[in-house]
Amino acid sequence: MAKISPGKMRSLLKVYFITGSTNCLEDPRVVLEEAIRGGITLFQYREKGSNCLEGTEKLAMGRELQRICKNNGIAFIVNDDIEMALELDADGVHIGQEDEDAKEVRKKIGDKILGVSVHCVNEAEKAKLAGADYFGVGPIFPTETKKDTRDVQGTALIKELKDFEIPIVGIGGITAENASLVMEAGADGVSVITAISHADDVREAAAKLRGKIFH
Ligand code: TZP
Ligand code: MG
Repeated sequence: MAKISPGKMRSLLKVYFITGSTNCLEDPRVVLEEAIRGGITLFQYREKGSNCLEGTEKLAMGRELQRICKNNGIAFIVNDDIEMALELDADGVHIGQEDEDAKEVRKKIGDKILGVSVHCVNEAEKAKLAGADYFGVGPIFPTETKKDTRDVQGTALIKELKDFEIPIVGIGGITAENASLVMEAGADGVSVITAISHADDVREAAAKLRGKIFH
């Protein structure tokens, strides 16, 4: 597979759903199916937190979520775990600043999609040099989902990072109510966990968010 173009990347980032078993109120496979019905454009498997799946259980869940994505034409990204991404032949990986060095990850994954979380211009420069396909920027708003986040940044950094001409997705506390602020700042899309995974009606929540991005 050839390296993704920035244009294609921007279109995939629009409604980027991230989840793992600890984020879901019901079976993650059901949640993912419903989120896809609601119109998500990209999926990331992020298995984190106390009581998260590990080892073969995590791999098996990853495989099943990947199959659901494949059946529906949705690209499948793995958070942090490069070995699992390679074993599953995922479409890409997402790493943070505390994970393996982005340059090393790029070498390991070849042309697969590489997303990197960045929190300042300096980190963005390094990620671009390493060959990042997109920047994850956040937390934009307060979030309960990730405890070890940096300070809430608002949308200012999104505006600053536009000059890098790398696709940008916002993350952290994003909902259908505030998503337009993220897009107006210049992001190509929004990535959410709770706004979809904790919704009473997952399909409706994904569709509502999508409606704020595509209008
Ligand atoms: N990175 C920065 S904030 C965050 C991550 C993974 C959590 C986002 O979750 P939510 O529930 O959409 O605020
Ligand atoms: Mg990470």
